[in-house]
Amino acid sequence: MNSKYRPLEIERKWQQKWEQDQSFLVTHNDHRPKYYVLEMFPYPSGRIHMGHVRNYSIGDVVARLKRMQGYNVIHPMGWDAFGLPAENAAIKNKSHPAKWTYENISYMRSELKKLGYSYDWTRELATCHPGYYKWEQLFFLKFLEKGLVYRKKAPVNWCPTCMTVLANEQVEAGVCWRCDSAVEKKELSQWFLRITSYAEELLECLDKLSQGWPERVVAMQKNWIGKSTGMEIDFRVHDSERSVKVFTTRQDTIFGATFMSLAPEHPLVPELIRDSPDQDRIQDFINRVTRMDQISRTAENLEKEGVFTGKYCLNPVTKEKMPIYIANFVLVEYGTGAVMAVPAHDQRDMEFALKYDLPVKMVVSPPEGQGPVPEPEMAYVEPGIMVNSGEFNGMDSQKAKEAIADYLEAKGLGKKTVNYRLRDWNISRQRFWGAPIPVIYCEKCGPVPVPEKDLPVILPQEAQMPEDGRSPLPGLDSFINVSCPQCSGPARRETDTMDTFVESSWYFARYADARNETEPFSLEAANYWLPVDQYIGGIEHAILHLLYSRFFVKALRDLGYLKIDEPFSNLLTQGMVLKDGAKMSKSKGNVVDPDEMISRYGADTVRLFCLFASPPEKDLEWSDSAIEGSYRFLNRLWRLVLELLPHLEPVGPCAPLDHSLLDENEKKLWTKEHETVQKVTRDMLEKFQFNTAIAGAMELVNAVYQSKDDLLDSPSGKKIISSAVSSVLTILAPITPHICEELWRRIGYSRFLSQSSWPDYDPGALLQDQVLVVIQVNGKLRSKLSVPADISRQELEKLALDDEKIQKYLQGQMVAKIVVIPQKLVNIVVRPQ
Ligand code: ANZ
Ligand code: ZN
Repeated sequence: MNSKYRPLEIERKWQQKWEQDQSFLVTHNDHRPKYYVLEMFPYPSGRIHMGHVRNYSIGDVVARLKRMQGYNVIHPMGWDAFGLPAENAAIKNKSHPAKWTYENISYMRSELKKLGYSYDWTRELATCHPGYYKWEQLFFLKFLEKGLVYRKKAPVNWCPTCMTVLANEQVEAGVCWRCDSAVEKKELSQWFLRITSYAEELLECLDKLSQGWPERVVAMQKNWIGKSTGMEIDFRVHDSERSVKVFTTRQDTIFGATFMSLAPEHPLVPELIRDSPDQDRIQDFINRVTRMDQISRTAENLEKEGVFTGKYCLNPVTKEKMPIYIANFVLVEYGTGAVMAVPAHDQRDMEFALKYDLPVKMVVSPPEGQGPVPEPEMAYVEPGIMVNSGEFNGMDSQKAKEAIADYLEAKGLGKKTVNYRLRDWNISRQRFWGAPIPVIYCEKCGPVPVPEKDLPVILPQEAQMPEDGRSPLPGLDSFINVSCPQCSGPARRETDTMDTFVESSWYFARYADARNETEPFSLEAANYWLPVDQYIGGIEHAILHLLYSRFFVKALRDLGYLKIDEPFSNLLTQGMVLKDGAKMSKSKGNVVDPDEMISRYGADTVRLFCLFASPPEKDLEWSDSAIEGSYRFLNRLWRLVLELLPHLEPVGPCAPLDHSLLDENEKKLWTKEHETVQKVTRDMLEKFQFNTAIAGAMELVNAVYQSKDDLLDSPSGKKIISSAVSSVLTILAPITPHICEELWRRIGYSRFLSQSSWPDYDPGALLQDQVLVVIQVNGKLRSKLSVPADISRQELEKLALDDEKIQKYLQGQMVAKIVVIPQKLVNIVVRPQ
């Protein structure tokens, strides 16, 4: 008899059997309801790390659980395969990024397979494959037709030594990460996706999403979109035909606007300073500020600085002259790049006014007797009563916001507008290892889209990566020289590639129909599978990836490719894997290699550890003793089942029984089994609390250990033991699928456990010892509770007081006395305070 627990043997065996059986392969021609569970796909960096294992183990439990519940579950996996590390590796090894990438994919795939995840591998995709990015290029063309893609000059980070554009993440403290040269700003023509045209819808839909998404992520997205409602107001430049348009959310303070602040990049600046005797000094200031990065320019503790242009504009309501300054904290990309400065009511303007000795004029005063008295040198930013504001004096400032808006609009001085912080998405990357942008530049016709029939524009295989990290594409004649699709004249291909976030914005839709060679996915398959019911991944993607995917779905919907509004109905952001309190990372040298753990303990132990040590959304601290503990538990389960094996029958979990005939010991285990199934079902399905579910299964194992000697003599006892053991295996099957499948078969079941049904507990088993207790407040019936018959007085009192309905009746009253009649009634006597 094969009696020792040998995880690697049984794990390989069941992985092969599932594969032969095609257990996890699904199609959309199916009568069952669908369930789509997805984990964020990995970058093929070379090896799987513990963070991946945790993420995918959570996903796999959900997939297996939903399958057992009768859903047609799609659970796909693929590779986010474009990106810079492949280029660096290729330079180092003098090879092609594709080689490194595909080698990593095949190694990492084998690692995932060893973990027994229930993926439908027939849907695997790699985004660097032309069969994938062909469709992305098609989407680019469709977006272009619809005006959702456009080209515009934009400042980029440019390293003069490497002669390449750098991503923001590649600029560290103003210097190039590769060669330490000072990074310059350079204006280059770039391609943008018009995500801002969906700003309002992206914001609105967050309300619906808040049911299935973590509050924190919803808040971060809201903030990123950053909707502000306000006005654009024109200020005439004194002695000139020009005017400056400002964006403000506080038009109620317009009578207090005493100067004007412009962004250094504001288009009017050169004209304003043209005749200034101070021009050199002003230009120095402008150069210094424009070199600063976005983050420091918006930092709250940035020292407010500026220069006077020498010009004035007129306040449209007070007609007073306002000096025009150039200020370091005004951003050209936001609003109109110009601010009417109201130092009395804006802290940044206040600091600026104090520094340059500019007038401060209070126009909103705190409502009398309420709120704090404004301190000198501190802006008063709360609402209040209008003062120094002409006909609006005495009005509530919130009301004045509306009234002044109407007034300015009526006079043609301004217009109500909405502003978003969200910017269009620059997708141009001057990199090699990305999806080529399907555009051709013709000397005569200008930019011409590549005709659909010529897709994909393939990334050349023969390219050699230059040592300095530049993209080889601009130097590859065979790639760039083409004839114009419109006039057949000489033309050049676009050599920029797309941001890798583009690939991850629609991969979940491609999974629905991953092998389709005639279209990105069929409408039928997409309609059946989408949206993703449960998405699982790291909080680091809370903004960009999730927002871009949401935008793509809306854009593809409007192009007729999809019929959904949102890609991910439910989102779970799992915590990090820590060791010694710090995130596991190569640079910290605190990495635990999953491969090593699998060969020592087996995949089931590693999975069990990841799910047992903490709830999914919390951080997980690596612990050698905890993984040992998981391993010991599986050994104990193994020994128990093998010992009982001669007595066990395949009667199913929660086997039906005539419980009136059970003796006390039998009833006890029977109840324990059903209670456990009830609790675990709730913990796993409603709350994804796999750790407490596992604890429940462990308790049931203990209960079987304790009662087995008493029960094994009678047929009904054997049946109860068999049922309880079957329940343990079923409950644990999503978590530790291999050992459970093996023991299940040994008991004599003929079907795969992974395709069996989730057990239904018998409410009769739970209720047998429960009694209904009436809860009264001052003798009036206010609630009822079902409680264990043997509950103590104190516990019953506590339950009664904690009851939601009862709490409502107790509000603001004092409990004078509590009368308890065990098994029947609780009366809470109260009197008003
Ligand atoms: C006058 C005013 C008075 C303002 C006041 C605030 C308080 P949110 O809510 O973030 O949209 N602003 C406008 N454009 C700017 C730019 N390009 N760079 C820096 N600041 C800019 O903020 C809108 C407010 O931010 C606007 O309202 C404007 O200052 C400033 F008591 O106008 B306010
Ligand atoms: Zn042409």
